[in-house]
Amino acid sequence: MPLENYLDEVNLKKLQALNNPKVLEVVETYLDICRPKKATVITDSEEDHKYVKELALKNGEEQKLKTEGHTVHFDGYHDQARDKKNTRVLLPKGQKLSKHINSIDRDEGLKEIMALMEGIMHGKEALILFFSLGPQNSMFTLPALQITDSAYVAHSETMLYRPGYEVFKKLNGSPDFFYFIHSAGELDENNVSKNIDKRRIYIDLVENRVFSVNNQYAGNSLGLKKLALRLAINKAVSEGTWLTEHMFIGGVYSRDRKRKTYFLGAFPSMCGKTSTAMIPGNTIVGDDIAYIRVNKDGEARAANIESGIFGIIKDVNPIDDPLIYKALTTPREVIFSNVLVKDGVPYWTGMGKDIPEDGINFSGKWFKGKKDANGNEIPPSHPNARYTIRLSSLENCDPALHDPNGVYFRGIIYGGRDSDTSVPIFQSFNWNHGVFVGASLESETTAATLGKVGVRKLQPMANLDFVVVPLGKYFQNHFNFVKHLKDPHQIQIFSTNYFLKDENGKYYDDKVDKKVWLIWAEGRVNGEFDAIETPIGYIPKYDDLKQLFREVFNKDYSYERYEKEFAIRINKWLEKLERIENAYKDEPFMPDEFFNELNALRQRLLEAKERFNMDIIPPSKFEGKLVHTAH
Ligand code: SPV
Ligand code: MN
Repeated sequence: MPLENYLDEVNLKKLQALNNPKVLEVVETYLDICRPKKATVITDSEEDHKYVKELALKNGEEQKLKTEGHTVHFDGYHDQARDKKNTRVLLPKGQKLSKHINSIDRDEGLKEIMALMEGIMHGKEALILFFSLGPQNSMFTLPALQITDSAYVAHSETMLYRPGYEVFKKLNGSPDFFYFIHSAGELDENNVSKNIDKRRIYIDLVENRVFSVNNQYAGNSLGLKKLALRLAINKAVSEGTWLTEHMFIGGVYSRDRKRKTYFLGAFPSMCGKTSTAMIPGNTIVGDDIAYIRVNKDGEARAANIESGIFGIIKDVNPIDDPLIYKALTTPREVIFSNVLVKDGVPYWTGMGKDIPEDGINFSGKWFKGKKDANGNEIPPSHPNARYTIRLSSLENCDPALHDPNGVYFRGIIYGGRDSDTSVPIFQSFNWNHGVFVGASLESETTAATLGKVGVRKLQPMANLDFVVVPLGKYFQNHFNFVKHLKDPHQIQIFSTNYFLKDENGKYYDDKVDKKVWLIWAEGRVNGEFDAIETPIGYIPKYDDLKQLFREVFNKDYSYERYEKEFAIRINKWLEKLERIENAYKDEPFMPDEFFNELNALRQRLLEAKERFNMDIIPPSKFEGKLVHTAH
């Protein structure tokens, strides 16, 4: 049917003003399939953004809270996290992917999803939105079109991404953009997706598009977030000159606060990514997704493709996250999701305040002791409850957020949830070793994805959930990346572990201690601290940490703790290497560099084991191997 069927004259004009035949074709095709009662085009204007915000309230997808600008949104009881099982890459015949990547035959998947989309927007209003992934008009910019029948999804995207209607105008009719079709599907009386069994997120690399139906949780529904991340990874790997990563970007200050050095960090969900990016005293450019490109001077530069945060709210309190807490408790645009609401006030676990014993939450009417169908007690707020804010709402937002040149950065940090193997921080010997460290990242599962928590899983670069190309090719792109750089030592790679436990199951580190590890890393890339060479990499000297803990927290850092938490647990590491080897040995396209690093590390561990005749080797044993710089 012609577009006039869905769009009134004003909206049609907005669409036609883009002069882009593919935009018209995509919009017409999917409106015809999804058949909304009408469609509205959202430009970059404030007026249009206001329309989206108000529609979310009118539709009942969001409710106003007491504080000015605050709203709450609920996702369905079984739609509280990313659905890995039903997120699949559409695989063309004859192509192969890793066993770690969920896929479905492309023809079969397209047939299934098209059938599910048939008339799915019945009776609803579709919104057509345009965004720019990354700063507009920069080497990072990727234009993206979103069609959704959820005003909550659209509202979230207007807060989390840069507007792109004007970017589309400048495309001069080019068909080179990503597009996303989303429908929450039929809604129940609480306005949540009803047909969760028909939830599907299908990624089509051939056409740079993603279809997502019967869901609302942002990690499943927002095209611009994890869906675009997947398309961009494919684009980066096939172009071979840049990286798309699940990383924060932040400015880390030196101990004397005279120097600021940008770092990137990849941590699986709920493993400290946002809190590392939000360390008090430092600045934040982004907390979730980074594009890394090389400029004409051969410098690696990073940009946040987002302009907001969709963050975990659990444990956000005035002590641990003062800046976020302040932003969440003062008037401004904030969407709370899946928290507890009573009398127009949001509450969440770990907020440092008493929580009411009843209210409305993701299960509907809630009271203390309420149980779900399986007899499990329902918490007041979901462990994956979140807030959506603009980065500009934060006092520590870095001025370079929208810099079209991105930021020049010196370090990458990989960190997982590891209770028994690695040390709080180490620096890798060189780029290839660092890529191996990222590729062999493991983490114990959390509530950020559906399924059991606490199971150790492979999490290469904290990006496994989003890698849609064979892993070997993804790693090869990382190994090759350094060749594009003028200074191969520009980027030093670190590994952190905030979750190491002692023999009584108690964490060695306090939540805030990560500040010291980061100051050490910042000093290392600027030639400030010596380090001790161990089989796994360079680790800090006791004296430096002792002094830093004193300076930063006025806290005593005991030698005993150092000797324990920085010990090299040889057998645990060897077990890890065996797991890693098994996981990757049958992977196609695995780079030789990967196995060279694996074998070299194993060799170093075995040599140390033999030399000291010990399984757990305290750092003092390696003290003779003091090194100044890493290269
Ligand atoms: C993550 O889980 O990595 C997130 C939230 O950043 S989601 O939008 O669900 O991906
Ligand atoms: Mn994430």
